[in-house]
Amino acid sequence: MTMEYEKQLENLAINLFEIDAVKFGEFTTKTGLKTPIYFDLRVIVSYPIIMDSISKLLYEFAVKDNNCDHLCGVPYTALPVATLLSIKAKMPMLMRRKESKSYGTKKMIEGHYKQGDTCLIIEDVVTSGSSVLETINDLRKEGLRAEEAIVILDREQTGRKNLEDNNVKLKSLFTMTQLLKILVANKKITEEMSANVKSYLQNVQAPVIATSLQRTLIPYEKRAEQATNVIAKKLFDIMAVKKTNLCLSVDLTTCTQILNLVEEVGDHICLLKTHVDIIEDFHLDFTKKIKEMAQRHNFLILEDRKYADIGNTVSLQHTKGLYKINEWADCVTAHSLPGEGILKALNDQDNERGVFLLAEMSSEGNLITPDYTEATAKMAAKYPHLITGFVCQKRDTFVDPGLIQLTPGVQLESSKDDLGQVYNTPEKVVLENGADVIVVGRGIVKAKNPKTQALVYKNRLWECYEKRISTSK
Ligand code: 5BU
Repeated sequence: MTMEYEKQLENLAINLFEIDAVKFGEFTTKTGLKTPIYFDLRVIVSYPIIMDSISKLLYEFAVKDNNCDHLCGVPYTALPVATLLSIKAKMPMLMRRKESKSYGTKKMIEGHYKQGDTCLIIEDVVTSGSSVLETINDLRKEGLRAEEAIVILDREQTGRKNLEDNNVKLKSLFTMTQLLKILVANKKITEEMSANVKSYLQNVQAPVIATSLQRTLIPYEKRAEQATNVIAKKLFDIMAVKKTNLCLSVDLTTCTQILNLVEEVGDHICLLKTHVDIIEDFHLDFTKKIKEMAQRHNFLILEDRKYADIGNTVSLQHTKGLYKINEWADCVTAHSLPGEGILKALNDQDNERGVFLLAEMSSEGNLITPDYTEATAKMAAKYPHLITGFVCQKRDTFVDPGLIQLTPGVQLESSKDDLGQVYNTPEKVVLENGADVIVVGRGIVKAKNPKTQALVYKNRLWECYEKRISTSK
């Protein structure tokens, strides 16, 4: 950076101090903590010359050479700064709404954009990074890529680390250390005050934000310890012991076909997923045999029943009729659509059971929205002992490392079937999208040699998982 730039930066620090955007003394924060330093950059809108110099400096520092398709300010303080930068850099702006979600499925991001477009984030001050992450999460839900954030000031209180953990690179015009240095050199504050602030910042670090990325970096055996649902714990343990995260979706229509295939591949899977209602010669004896195999080969059974009715009906569907699902399935899938009644109906206190709640689907054009997914995650949080995890496609769906992400729609090459199923590769679902247990149906069932193919899937999926956890070491 040039001398001229350094000088302007110094002037800006002094100006911010003089307009009381940075104050020293003894303050109490919103959460009741005492702090020797206080920032209020909202006041800068009253000082057009300072606004001008902030936007010029940010432009020179990090926007001029940036290739992002858009920029987006974190509401509200950074919005006018982002607007000035957008005009100066001729980089189109996006706006994130901050209103509560009472708007239902109303768009959270205003402006024109395409899936996969990149977006640069502008913020005034970063402490823990949570505000930046809120904006980024909303952008990511819309399919935008947000991996860079520029801030005026980094308070050096874990914000940088929290953002890095979420795959966001932070650039700051000032760090707190630099700002203090300028103010001391210009005799605006004493050395003693500066030391006081530094020791405060070191002692009072902002909390580390748990992220969806973090959960995917933890090995299964450690996640087993964090699971609240018994089935989730068992499943994590099985995966770690058998070194497989493969779930076979055994979509065959006779008992013999199923039993023969499971006998062949049982050692390669952690979970067997069934659709009992497609079996033409179903009888309860079959469930006995499959349970015996599950014990012998050490896997669990998931009946992919996708319950979606009122609680009373679901309770009957689960325990009565031909299938008596509650007697043999370790876990089932259910939609969140009908509301909590469905979870109350499945909340069997006497048995060790679990539910995978459908938060997303793999099929093209499905009607699930980001708000629906978020509401599903919230609903699940009320039933920690019952919920094993989510059937979903994206990592951002949840953060709790004790829950399991079950992802269907997987084959060795990305493709589609004729009825709307969308397939992603093992690399994409495990490394990028955060899948923990991976559902493969026709990729194995329809293969010439299902046994060999199951081993191919098992090895490739496990390699992806090992690669994923190794990035945190
Ligand atoms: P496939 O043969 O690998 O396409 O089978 C996928 C299985 O997963 C099949 O049994 C579906 O019913 C199930 N599935 C899915 O494909 N996509 C979803 O979003 C959900 C379930 Br939920």
